[in-house]
Amino acid sequence: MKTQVAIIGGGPAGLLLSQLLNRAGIATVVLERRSRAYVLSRIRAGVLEWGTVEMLREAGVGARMDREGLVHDGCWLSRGDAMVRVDFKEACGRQVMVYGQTEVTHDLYDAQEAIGAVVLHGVEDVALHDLTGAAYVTFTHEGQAVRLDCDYVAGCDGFHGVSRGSIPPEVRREFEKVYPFGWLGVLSETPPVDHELIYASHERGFALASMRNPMLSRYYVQVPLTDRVEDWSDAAFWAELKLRLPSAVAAQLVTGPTIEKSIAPLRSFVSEPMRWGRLFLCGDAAHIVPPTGAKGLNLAASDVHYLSEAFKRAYGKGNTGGLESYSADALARVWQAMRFSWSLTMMMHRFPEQSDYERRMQETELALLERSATARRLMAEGYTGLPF
Ligand code: RFL
Ligand code: PHB
Repeated sequence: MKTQVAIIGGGPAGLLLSQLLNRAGIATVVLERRSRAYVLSRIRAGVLEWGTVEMLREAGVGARMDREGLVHDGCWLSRGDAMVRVDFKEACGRQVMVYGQTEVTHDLYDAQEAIGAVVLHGVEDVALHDLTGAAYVTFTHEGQAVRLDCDYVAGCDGFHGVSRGSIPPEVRREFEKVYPFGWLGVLSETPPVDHELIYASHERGFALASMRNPMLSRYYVQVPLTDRVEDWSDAAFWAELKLRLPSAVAAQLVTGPTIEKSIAPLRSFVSEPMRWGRLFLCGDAAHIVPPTGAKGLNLAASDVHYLSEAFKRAYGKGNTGGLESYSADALARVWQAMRFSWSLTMMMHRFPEQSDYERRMQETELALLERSATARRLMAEGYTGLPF
């Protein structure tokens, strides 16, 4: 097979890149290890920055998001019963869109099908070759060994993919912080407890009240890494969530059976550079943020923004400047989002063996948000996303 850009991974990063490139007349082949149903069963992100919203519209996949997504002007942060609202619109003139990653991916698959883009599922043994020369990718599909020749490879295969490891170790540098806890998340067919998100800090640990639509709620509680999903009955989950939310909010909580329950560990990770020869990394393949700042999917989208623009210039005008500067351009924004996610994670979670001093610092940070419009503006700019 032959194409212009081989895309490894059919998650949001790979599909969005493929969609934008195909619309610009650049040929792609997407290689995805899993089935479409499996990719769509992963419940993940829920909050889109406005830049992501605009990219999805530009990619021709904004119609259902604009109909069904929930535009939010702000969010709540709480500590015990004290609540602080950060009004994004007032603080920095921006908003966010609550629309699930599952829905984004669904819309992208439909759009790719409609324009006849090539997306191969169930692809195994993907290997990248000759990345500083005449690049090609080999894989197995439906029992057949296949060689795909290409101009470039986009590594959009997530944290556990093969692309990042195809960059020689002597070229690569990793930065990592692993947090000593995870998030237990549930989805339930109940009305959300508030019409905005509530990030709750509590002596017992962090909790988050989020949503997908007016009859679908998404809640999380911080748990030790040793906990397993089986340890948490629905009743135990709801009881713990109620304890961590402000009591006035907990009194309003509608509980019900959960339709999904999973535990995700929290990690900050960056691999530099994001480009090696003809290989370009995008999204979770290059970096991971803890979910506290709602940045993972949005960073994948911003990488795709820089890369798709660079490819359009390279193929359209023969100008490869954007490809040359891709790694530096993407990483500058990645590190800003890293800082934001890290600082919100540090402020809101209960750490094992945390000193009284550190707890007071967390309280003081929240108090600063309450008393200072400048602090709220900084938070609002970080949450709604820096411009590309
Ligand atoms: P993905 O989604 O992991 O997709 C990568 C795809 O590559 C495939 N793959 C391979 N294909 C072929 N060959 C191989 N060798 C392959 N290896 C892997 C995989 O099957 C998969 O389909 O990465 P991508 O596209 O970079 O997208 C990143 C986002 O999924 C991720 O950053 C977000 O989900 C993170 N995240 C959140 N981000 C937000 O912006 N806002 C949020 O509110 C938010 N909440 C979350 C989150 C992530 C969570 N978890 C579980 C990690 C909440 C949670 C709980
Ligand atoms: C979600 O709705 O899944 C969600 C929202 C905000 C976050 C993380 C996850 O910060």
